[in-house]
Amino acid sequence: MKKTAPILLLSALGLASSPISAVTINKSLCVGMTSKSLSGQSVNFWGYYDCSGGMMGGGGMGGMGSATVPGPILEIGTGDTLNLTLNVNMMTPMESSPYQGHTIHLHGADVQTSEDGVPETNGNTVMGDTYTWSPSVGHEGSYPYHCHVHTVKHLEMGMYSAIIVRPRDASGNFLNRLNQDAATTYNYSQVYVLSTVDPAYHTATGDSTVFADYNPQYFLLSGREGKTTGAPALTLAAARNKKVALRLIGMHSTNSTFQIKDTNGNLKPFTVYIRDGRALPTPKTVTSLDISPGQRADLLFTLPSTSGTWYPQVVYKKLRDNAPYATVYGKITF
Ligand SMILES: [Cu+2]
Repeated sequence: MKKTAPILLLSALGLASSPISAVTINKSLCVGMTSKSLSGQSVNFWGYYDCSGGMMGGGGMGGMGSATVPGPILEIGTGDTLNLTLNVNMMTPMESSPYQGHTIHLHGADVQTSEDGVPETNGNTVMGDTYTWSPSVGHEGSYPYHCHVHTVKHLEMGMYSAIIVRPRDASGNFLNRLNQDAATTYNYSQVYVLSTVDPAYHTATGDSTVFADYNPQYFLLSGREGKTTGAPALTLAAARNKKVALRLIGMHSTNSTFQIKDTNGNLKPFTVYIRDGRALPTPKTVTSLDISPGQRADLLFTLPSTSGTWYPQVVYKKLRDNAPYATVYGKITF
């Protein structure tokens, strides 16, 4: 009786128990090639695609499945078990040894070393593996995943995407909240994956000296250029008075600053609840947020009571002196 009391207490507080309806999610990813037209130039990419239904991808026809950049965005619940399988058995190596394979690194996830997809550490094969993760309550938020083989090349080539860890209710349904805190309830959510492209990295291989100097030419949000407010990378049709959650995931290789502006250029405040997969002790309301490579932020804001348009935007900046490279725009109408 005395031994079980602390566990019962933690359960009553909702801190230790897994949701009743936690599920096991089995997902297979394969690696393929694709290309993008960026500012009129064709750039080759590698990327993950969902091949849970076979090597052709989920019901795909004719040839290998089509890779996307970013790869598939996965959603899992706290207490769920994710079995993420990388299937590269049948593919032609994209680089020569020792860079011939691929992994899935679960960046920021609290997993055993054998599950973290870093080939330099024990037990991480580069020719296909299954990575298992069961995120705890309290670990809600946004996590990148990416290949960790010859990372300077393979990450740049497009081998990245995101896993969103969400709270579930007692019936096992996803809650539209950032975590169990009711203050984080939202009506709309969108994932902003930040990334940058140096085309010289896309043609260099092996231990090329090209990899010693990063000169990005293209700047993306969730795989798209959005160089003007008239041609944004991402759009969201929302409604007045509603709450919007944005999940910022830094897969870029530069500095960056996120802001939200209205059509007159006025800054709009937003509240950051989660940084890097952990709730902030006190949510922070700001008008500007720096996101470094690998960092994440899960934030919320309430749209006004009159209709309009807001532009969430990311300024990409040089690592050495923070001089701006480019601004990439999203757009929310309400
Ligand atoms: Cu790779």
